[in-house]
This record gives sequence, structure tokens and C-alpha cells, in this order.
Amino acid sequence: MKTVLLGAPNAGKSTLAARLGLPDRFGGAESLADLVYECRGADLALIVFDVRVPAQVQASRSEIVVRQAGIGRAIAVANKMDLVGYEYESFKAARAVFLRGWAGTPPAFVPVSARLGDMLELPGDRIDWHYGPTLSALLGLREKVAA
Ligand SMILES: Nc1nc2c(ncn2[C@@H]2O[C@H](COP(=O)(O)OP(=O)(O)O)[C@@H](O)[C@H]2O)c(=O)[nH]1
Ligand SMILES: [Mg+2]
Repeated sequence: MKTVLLGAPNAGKSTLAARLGLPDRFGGAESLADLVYECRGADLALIVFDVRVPAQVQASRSEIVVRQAGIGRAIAVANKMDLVGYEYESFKAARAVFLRGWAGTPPAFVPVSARLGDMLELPGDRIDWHYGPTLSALLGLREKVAA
């Protein structure tokens, strides 16, 4: 499975890529045309955003890349949850802004701290309001389906 990490500069893509053992390919300032070209053949896009920074435009840009590059699946990753006290309200507000920029079927959202590891391999005990799978589990499930 080929996974790409999309998102604005400073969203935490490199930190997350290192944690998950994924290739860290984009800085976030590339042109849409370049991103579409570079993402052809990818199966999954992780769209990483800083939960403190409104991501409506980033969502729109990423959706275009996903669609134009023919990427079958996208997961939105709300990063830096540690910097908002792991609060559900912050996640919910950031997700709502993201979805204002996203026209199609909403992606799955996972709240994480790429720096501290919450909701990556293990859920941890600080994000106790999120009942969905960890990010690793979502990636692993997909690998099993594809195998
Ligand atoms: N507090 C906190 N800082 C983070 C987190 N993820 C990334 N950072 C920091 O945010 C900055 C940008 O991260 P980086 O991975 O380089 O972002 P990129 O530009 O998207 O690759 C760095 O100083 C990281 O240490 C996180 O979950 N929590
Ligand atoms: Mg980077």
C-alpha cells in the first residue's frame, strides 16, 4: 500500500511519518499540480492538520489532490491535540472547519499527538472521548484488506 501525507507546512507530517515509518515526501508548499503528479498511484492519503489552525483551505486543496491523483481513500488527522489539552471541543470545532472545505463524503477523522504518540499505536488515556480506532489500526486494517 502506498500512503502519502498531505497538509500545510508545520502540521506535523514529518513527525507523524517518522512515528509511523512512512515516507516523508512533501513539505506542504508544493503546487497542486506537483502534488497531483507526485501522488499518482497512491492508495491512501493522510491529511494532517494542526488542530489549532483552521484547515478549510487545506482540506479543499487536499481533496483536489486526492480526487485528481485517483487516491481511493483519505483519513484526516487532527494533530497536536496535546496543545489544546486533548479537548473534544477543540477537535470538534477543527473538524467542522475542515469539513467546510471538503465537498465529498467526509473522511474518517483521528485526533492524535504525533509528538507524544496519543492515538497512534495505542489510544492512550488522554483522548478518552474518541471511540474510533487508532491511526495505526486504521492503516493496518487497510493493509489486511488489500493483502
Ligand atoms: N506539541 C506538539 N508539537 C508537534 C506535534 N507534531 C509536530 N509538532 C511540532 O510541530 C513542528 C512541525 O512539525 P513537522 O513534523 O516538522 O511538520 P511538517 O512541516 O508538516 O513536516 C515541529 O516543531 C514538531 O516538533 C504534536 O503532536 N504536538
Ligand atoms: Mg516536514
